[in-house]
Amino acid sequence: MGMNAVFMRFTAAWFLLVFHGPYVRPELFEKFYLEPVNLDVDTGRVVKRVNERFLSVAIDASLVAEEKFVYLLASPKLKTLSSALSPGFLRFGGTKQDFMTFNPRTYHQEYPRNSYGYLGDTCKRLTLPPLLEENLKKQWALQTLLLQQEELKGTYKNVRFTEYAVDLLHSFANCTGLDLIFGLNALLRTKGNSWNSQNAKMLLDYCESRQYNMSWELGNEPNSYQKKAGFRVDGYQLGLDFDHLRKILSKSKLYKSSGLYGPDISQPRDHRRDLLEGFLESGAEAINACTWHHYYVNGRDTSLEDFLDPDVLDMLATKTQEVLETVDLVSPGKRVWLGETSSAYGGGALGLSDTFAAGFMWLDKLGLGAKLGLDVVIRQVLIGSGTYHLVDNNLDPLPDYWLSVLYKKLVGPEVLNASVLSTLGPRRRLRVYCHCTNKKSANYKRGAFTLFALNLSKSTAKINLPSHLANSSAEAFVLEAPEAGEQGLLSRSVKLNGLVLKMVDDQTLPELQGVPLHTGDPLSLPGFSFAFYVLSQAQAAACH
Ligand SMILES: *[C@@H]1O[C@H](CO)[C@@H](O)[C@H](O)[C@H]1NC(C)=O
Ligand SMILES: *[C@@H]1O[C@H](CO)[C@@H](O)[C@H](O)[C@H]1NC(C)=O
Ligand SMILES: *[C@@H]1O[C@H](CO)[C@@H](O)[C@H](O)[C@H]1NC(C)=O
Ligand SMILES: *[C@@H]1O[C@H](CO)[C@@H](O)[C@H](O)[C@H]1NC(C)=O
Ligand SMILES: CC(=O)N[C@H]1CO[C@H](CO)[C@@H](O)[C@@H]1O
Repeated sequence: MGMNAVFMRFTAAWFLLVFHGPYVRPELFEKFYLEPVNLDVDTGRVVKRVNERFLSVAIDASLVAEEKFVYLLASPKLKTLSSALSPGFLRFGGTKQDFMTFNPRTYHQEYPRNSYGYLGDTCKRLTLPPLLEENLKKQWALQTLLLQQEELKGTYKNVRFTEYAVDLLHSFANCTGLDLIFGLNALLRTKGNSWNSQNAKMLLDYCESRQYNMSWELGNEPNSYQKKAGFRVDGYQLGLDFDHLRKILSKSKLYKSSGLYGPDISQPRDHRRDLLEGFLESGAEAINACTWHHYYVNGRDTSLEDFLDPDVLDMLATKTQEVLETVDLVSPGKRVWLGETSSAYGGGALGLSDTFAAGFMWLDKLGLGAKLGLDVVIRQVLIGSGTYHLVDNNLDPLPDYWLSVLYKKLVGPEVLNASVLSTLGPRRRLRVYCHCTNKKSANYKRGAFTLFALNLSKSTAKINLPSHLANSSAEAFVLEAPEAGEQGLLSRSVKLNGLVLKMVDDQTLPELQGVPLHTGDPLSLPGFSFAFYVLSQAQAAACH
C-alpha cells in the first residue's frame, strides 16, 4: 500500500465523519484528480437534433381533484416563472387523468363558435387577487397531503371537471407561451373493452368551440391498469383506441393535424415491453411521438448517494436504449419522448427531489437524453403535490427551476459529441455534454456552443478546452449549493456564480448573467456542482 492509498483512506475517513455523516460509501471520495482533464468535442457535426421544446413541463391531473385549485394557475408569480420556460409543452396528465370525466355546467349540444367565456382570452384577466392566492395556497398545502395519501393507498376517486378547469389550463398555457397537451381518460371503456370516446368527444367539441389550439394524449401508464382499475387493456387494443381518437380528430377543422402522443407507458422492467410493441403495431400511425415515463429511483427508498451516483444516472441510457430498439423495430423513425419524468417516483423523494441535489439527475437527464436521441423530455412537475416540483407550494422557484431556465436560455437543439479524456481512464464522476448555444439568445453569435458539465465529486474539476479553442472567450454559469457540505446539497436554494438566485418581484426574474473567463485557463468546476460554459467565439462549424 503506497503513501497515496494511506492518504486516501485517511481523507475518506475524515470526510465520513466531518462531511457526510457515517452512512456514505467511501467511493464517493475517489482519488483527488488535480491534473486537468481534456475536453474532446466534435464541433464540425451535429449528432442529434432535438425538438425546440425539448425541455417541457407537466402539471399533474391531480390538480383538478378539487377544481378550485386550478385557480392557482392564475397566480401572477407563477405566470412570470412559467413564461421563462417557453417554448415548451405543458402536459396535463398523470394517474388521475384516467379517473376524470368532463362534466360541463352549461352543456349545450352545440357551443356557440368563437364566443369567449368567463375568463375571456386576455392574459390580464387571468390574475388571481393576492388575498385569494394566499388563501388558496394554504388550502393547497393541505390538499397535497390528501393526494399523497391517495397515491400511497393506490385507490383513486373519480373526479368531474368543468369548463372552468379547461379554460384556466388553456389560458395559462396561452399566456405563458406553452403548448398545452391534454391527457384524456382511457379507462372509459365499452362492454367490449374498447375505448368509449363519448366523454372525450364532448370535451373536444367544447375546446373547438373556444378555438383552443392544443394537442392530446390518451391514458396514463396503461401497463398498470390492472393495479389501478382492476382490469387490463392490452397494447394492441390501446393502439386501436388511439386510431379511433385520431379519426375523431381528423374530422375536426381545428384538430385535424393536431399532435397526439402516447402510450405513456412506465419504463421497461425486466425487459418486458410487450405492451409497447403491441401498441405500436396498431397505433403507430395515429401518434406523432411515442411516449414513455422514466424515474431513477423510488422516492420512499432512496438517498443522497443515489442522487450523486453515476451508475444510477447511467440507468437512463439502458432504459432508453430498450425503448428505442422496440420503436425502431416496429415503427422506425417515430420520435420518442419522455412523456413524464423526474428523479424519484411516488411523488419524489422527501428532502431530496426539491433540493439542489436533484439538479444532478435533472441536468444529466437533459444531457444524456438528448445525446441518446430523445426528442422531448417532460418534467414532472411544474407545480403540484409531491416534492419533485419546480415551483413549491408557495409558488416560489426551486433549484431545478433555475437550472431549467438557464438550460432554456443557453442550450440549443443541436447536440454535439463531447467527452472528457484523461490519462487516468474514464472520469465517471465528471459528466459533460455539448450543444450549440441557443441561437434565439440574442447575446451570442452564431458558431457559439455551450458545454454543460457536472462534477459528482468533492474536489474541483479542471477542464482543458481543445487547443484550437483555448483562446476563445468563454462565459461561465456555475450553479452551486448555497453552503458547503451535505446541508448545502439539501438546500432549497441555489447560487449562480456565487449569488443566491431569487425573483426580483412577482413580475421579474433576476438577470441570469455569466462571468467571463480568462482565456487560456482551464475551466474550473467546483466539487458537487454543475455549470454551463458558453464558448461564444468558438465558430463551431456545426453551429453556424
Ligand atoms: C393564444 O391565443 C390566441 C388567440 O386564440 C392565439 O392567437 C395565440 O397564438 C395563442 N398563443 C399561444 C402562445 O398559444
Ligand atoms: C397550433 O399550435 C401549433 C403549435 O404551436 C402550431 O404549429 C399550429 O399552427 C397551431 N394551429 C392553429 C390552427 O393555430
Ligand atoms: C462520439 O465520440 C466518441 C469518441 O470521442 C466516438 O467513439 C463516438 O462514435 C462518437 N459518436 C458519434 C455519434 O459520433
Ligand atoms: C492563444 O494565445 C496565446 C497567447 O496569446 C498564443 O501564444 C497562442 O498561439 C494562441 N493559440 C491559438 C490556438 O490561437
Ligand atoms: C479534477 C477533477 O476531475 N475534479 C473533481 C470533479 O470531478 C472529477 C471527475 O471524476 C473528480 O475526480 C474530481 O474530484
